[in-house]
Amino acid sequence: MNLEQQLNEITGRSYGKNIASCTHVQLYGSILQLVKERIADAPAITGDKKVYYISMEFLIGKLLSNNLINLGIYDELKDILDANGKSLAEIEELEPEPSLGNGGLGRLAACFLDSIATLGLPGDGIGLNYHFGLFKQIFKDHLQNAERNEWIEKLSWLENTGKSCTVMFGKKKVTGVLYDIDVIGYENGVNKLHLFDVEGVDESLVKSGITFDKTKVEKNLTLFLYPDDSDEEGNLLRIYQEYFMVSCGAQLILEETKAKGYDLHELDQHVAIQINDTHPTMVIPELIRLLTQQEGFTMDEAIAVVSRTCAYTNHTILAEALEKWPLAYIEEVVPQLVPIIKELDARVAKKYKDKKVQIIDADERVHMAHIDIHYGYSVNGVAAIHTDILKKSELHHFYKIYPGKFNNKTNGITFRRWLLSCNRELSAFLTDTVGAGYKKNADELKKLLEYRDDPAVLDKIYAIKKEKKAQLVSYIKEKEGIELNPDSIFDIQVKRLHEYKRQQMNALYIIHKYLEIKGGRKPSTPITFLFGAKAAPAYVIAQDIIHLILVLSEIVNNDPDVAPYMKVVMVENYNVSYAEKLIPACDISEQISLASKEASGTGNMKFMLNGAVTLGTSDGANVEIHELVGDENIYIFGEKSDSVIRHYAKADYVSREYYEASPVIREAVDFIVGKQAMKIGHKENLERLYEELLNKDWFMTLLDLEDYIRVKDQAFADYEDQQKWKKMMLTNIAMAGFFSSDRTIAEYNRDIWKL
Ligand code: 26W
Repeated sequence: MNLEQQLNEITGRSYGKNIASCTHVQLYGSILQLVKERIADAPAITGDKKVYYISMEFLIGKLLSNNLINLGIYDELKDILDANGKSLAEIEELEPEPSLGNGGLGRLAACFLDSIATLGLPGDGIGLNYHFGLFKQIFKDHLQNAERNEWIEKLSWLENTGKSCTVMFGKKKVTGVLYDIDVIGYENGVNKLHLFDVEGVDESLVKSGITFDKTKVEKNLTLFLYPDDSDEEGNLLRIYQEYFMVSCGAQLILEETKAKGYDLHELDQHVAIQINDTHPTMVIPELIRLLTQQEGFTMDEAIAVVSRTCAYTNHTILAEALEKWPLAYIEEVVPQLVPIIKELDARVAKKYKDKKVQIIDADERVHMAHIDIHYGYSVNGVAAIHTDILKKSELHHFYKIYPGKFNNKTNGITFRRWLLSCNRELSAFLTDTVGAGYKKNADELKKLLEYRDDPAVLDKIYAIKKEKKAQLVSYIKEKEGIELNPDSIFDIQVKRLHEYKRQQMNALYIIHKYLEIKGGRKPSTPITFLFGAKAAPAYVIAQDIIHLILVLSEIVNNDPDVAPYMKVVMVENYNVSYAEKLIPACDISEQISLASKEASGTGNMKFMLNGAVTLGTSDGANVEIHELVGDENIYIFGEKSDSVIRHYAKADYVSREYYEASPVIREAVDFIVGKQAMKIGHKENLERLYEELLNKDWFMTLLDLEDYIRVKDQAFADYEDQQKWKKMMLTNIAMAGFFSSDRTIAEYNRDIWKL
């Protein structure tokens, strides 16, 4: 059956109609069914050894468009629909977006699954099926409100496998049920994302917003994903979630391995488990528990084989994000793990006297990362500078013990989603220009460099950017009700809201620019400043920063002297789907974290691939972008990581000194609590942020502000030279090949998994 016949057959079967007479909603359901049937026909990826990528987050985004592309039927289907007067783009909009992640870490896991399948490697994801995911963000009165994000519909990618397992929380027994989502590689076979749910989960527990009774674990366990800075009472529930996931996951892994006829004593020959940050760390003691208590292993045997099977990826050096659970909490949730954790701790204590490498510290807290490092065979950072910092400072004591375990795997992004799907125009043009090879071998994008002086190619890249900006303008008009100028410079900062990412520094620049324009210094080309960010509900200052940006947006956009020259927009509920619209339309990519704090960043790579120029600090993967494109094709500013680390060591950064020394800084900071802002915003939020910047500023906003203003102004000035700018765009696209997650996964496989 050809594609059209198959789709007609499905619409007939489901709705008694042909394609032309179906509604878009009916077509969405039918195409979903069609994709499922096609995937069912594709071969499962198999092999002697398999990797399990275990993660509390998989920020997969919508799947329809990507699955069509990976199946190789996108264009054909689009033509069929066009011929029947239907719009695939509109049908794609109907799919709800699952929000099973906070940000980079979860999105990375999703990109990795795509690349693992695309490379034909056997590898499944293991995670949780949160019914409401991360919260949905609503702006009201210039403040963020949180609501549940419903994404599970009757028609969905989730398949109930009918498989279940038992998880004991002490004496309390819960049943885990397994849902699968197929992961189809690009022109390759199929792997699975396994999402566990708790049987008997009760959505009606959620009363208003995202509040619910946190004590009823059997009913609430898989309702929500925890935002990174969760509140105190959420901690226990988070441990319940983590243990539930790893226990279900460990049982699944052991069962699959046994079913293939392998001897569990050789687990490491057939399985690699990649632990995505410390959140799934309990998989180590849980596997040891299962092997010793149910499979007849001695403790020595179990520890040895598990240590050869598990590998750990670190995604942050922020101390507050490194999990240290009070032993008492673990005792309350999973008493059966405590003896194992104590045994692991005792073995370390016997061997190493250094306090810094112990598992249980003097305050009876369990350092999850320390379990991973002692009892895993690989420890990796996610960008060159990040891995260096781990080795040199954060994890130096471990590096001295296990130099061979440490390795770097610079992050990557899947080009299927972040180019082929979100920027079909650019992708088609690249195919015409350098051939289709780059889709599987991203390095071939370098061929584009040969066209550096070709005016036709340069003009076309610029024209495509213009087209993507126009598309975004109409989307934002519809969604946010704000009119933007497609001829303005699009300066974009989208990422989780966190002080270290310094959205507040961007806001201070905006104040500075506003005052400049008020004073008569108008930019030659108007500028549009776009933000997108969710702030963890318990993270007060992050909420205040959102408040400031929303207040600024109101002031600037409604000021007739200024609005023709600049606009400020904070888009509501920034998510993967919004990113797919924003990133292709960006001119200047804001990557302005305090040096040493952003482990890698992956948004930076997505922007670069779509022809944006980075304005950033020497942090995370920005450093590698800089090396690849050279000084002329990036804007780097601010203090370097070494000197930032020195400031922390000496505790010698005093933000007020910067404020007092610079009239420019003073004017911008004072604006936060000035008459204009106070009239629109809330005194409490604005004053708190002002005080924070002056008296604490832990992430050193004022340290880099003047340099930021200088370099950002330079970038805007350079934009005036269109020829120069087009070449920068081209160079960024051409050099982005290194950041394909296919390259990253090939390295994981070569150095760690060895599948
Ligand atoms: C303690 C719970 C918790 C949960 C999530 C703490 C912190 C998180 C973050 C959301 C983790 C995260 O997203 N880290 C990011 O990982 C990306 C992928 O490696 C990196 O590119 C980012 O630099 C890093 O911030």
